[in-house]
Formats: sequence, C-alpha cells, structure tokens
Amino acid sequence: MLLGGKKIIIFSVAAIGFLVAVYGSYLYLRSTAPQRQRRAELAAVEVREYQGQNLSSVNDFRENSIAGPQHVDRENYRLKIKGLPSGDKEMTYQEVLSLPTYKKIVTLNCVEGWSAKILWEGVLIKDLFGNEIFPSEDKVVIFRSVDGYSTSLPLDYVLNNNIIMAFKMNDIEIPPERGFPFQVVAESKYGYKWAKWINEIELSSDEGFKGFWEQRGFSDTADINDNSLAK
Ligand SMILES: Nc1nc2c(c(=O)[nH]1)N[C@H]1C(S)=C(S)[C@@H](COP(=O)(O)O)O[C@H]1N2
Ligand SMILES: [Mo]
Repeated sequence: MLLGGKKIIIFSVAAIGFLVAVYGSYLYLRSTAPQRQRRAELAAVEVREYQGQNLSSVNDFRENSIAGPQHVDRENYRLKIKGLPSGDKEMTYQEVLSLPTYKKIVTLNCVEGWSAKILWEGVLIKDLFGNEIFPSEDKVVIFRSVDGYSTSLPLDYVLNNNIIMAFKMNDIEIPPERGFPFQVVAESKYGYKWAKWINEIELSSDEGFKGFWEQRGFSDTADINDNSLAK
C-alpha cells in the first residue's frame, strides 16, 4: 500500500521527534553521569545510623545556594578570625582540625520545608576564639563565606549551646557542594543560619547586623519552633 503525502509527513515528523528525544535523553544521561556517580560514591561511604538513630543522607539536601557549589582549595584555604582582643588571626584547615572535636546529631530545617538529620563532627566555635572575647562588647558572631554569603548568631547562643563548626557529616568530609571546608551547625535555627564555605568569623558589637537572607526579610532569630517563619 502506498502512503499518502500526509501520512508520510506525519510519519517523518514522529520519527524525527522520536530520534531527537532518544538523542536528548542520551546527552542528558551522559552529562549527569559524573554527578550520579559521585552521589553513589558518597552514599557508599557515609554512615546512615548512629547510636540507634537513623540518619538522612548527604544526598538529601537540596541545592539552593546563592551562587551554586563552591570549590575551596584545601592548601590555600585560610579561616580569618576577626575582632579578638589580641587582633585578627588566620588558621589553616589543619590548624582548625587540630582542635578538640565533637560529634552531634542535629537536624537542619530549611524554610522551604525540607529537613535532613545528620551526624555532624566539628570544633567548638568558642575554641576558635581561644577564650579571647571582649565580654562587655561582643554580642554577635558574624560568619562570611567564599560565595559572598553572610549570617550571624548571638554570641550567648554560640557559647551556651556549644555550637560547632563542622568539617564532617555522616562521618565523611563535608563535600564541596555541601560547604567544604566548614559549615556552622546552628541547632534550633533555620538552615539559612548554617553558613557553608565559611572563610571568616567576626566577633562584633553590631547587634543590628543582618546577613544575606536576613537583609531580604527573613527573621534574625530564625527559631525553628516559631511556625510563623516557615513558608
Ligand atoms: N555560604 C552559603 N551558606 C549557606 C547558604 C548559601 O547560599 N551560601 N544557604 C543556606 C541555606 S538557605 C540552607 S537551607 C543551608 C543548606 O543548604 P544546601 O541544601 O544548599 O546545602 O545552607 C545555608 N548556608
Ligand atoms: Mo534554606
């Protein structure tokens, strides 16, 4: 049976569409292969259970950082600590890791409605200050990051809750996309207080300081138990 002109056109369009879809899928799968392989590698080595508690995966986080994932070079990295009585200081990655380390299971809650329960390991932020604070002046701790992000936490909150700056999550080094080298574990505060890729910590008297999301209308207290703050 001979095909009519219309049928040939419909058949050709369908065939071309099919080939484009197949080739597009192939290109997509090929371009995302390294990413999928990397997620599988991380999933294979992280812990998912600790002291009887089930943990989320490092792959459960949504990527919504203000400038996308950052890649920090371990050797050239310096953490600046500002506002100390003895003046500013800088620490290498290894110098930070030489401090006593602590583990905590803490859930990160993003205002967008997802959360991840993770085993964090890090150093106490107060140990970074080495007992050096101006008791009468210092009120806030300001965190700044390589992507231009900033946020702050009250100094009292940091000291009284033994807040840590983590270098490991679920027993693996914090991956670049999750904030390598360091992320604040700001327990009981929304995710936007959990600065990633930190390269500067400042002790400040500026109680009116507002970080990146705080300047854009998000609560400065960011208390996860305050339901009015969630979307
Ligand atoms: N430097 C930096 N830290 C950041 C952010 C960011 O954009 N830049 N996003 C914050 C937000 S909104 C959340 S919820 C947590 C976790 O974000 P993630 O899922 O992108 O890792 O990181 C926080 N820390
Ligand atoms: Mo967030």
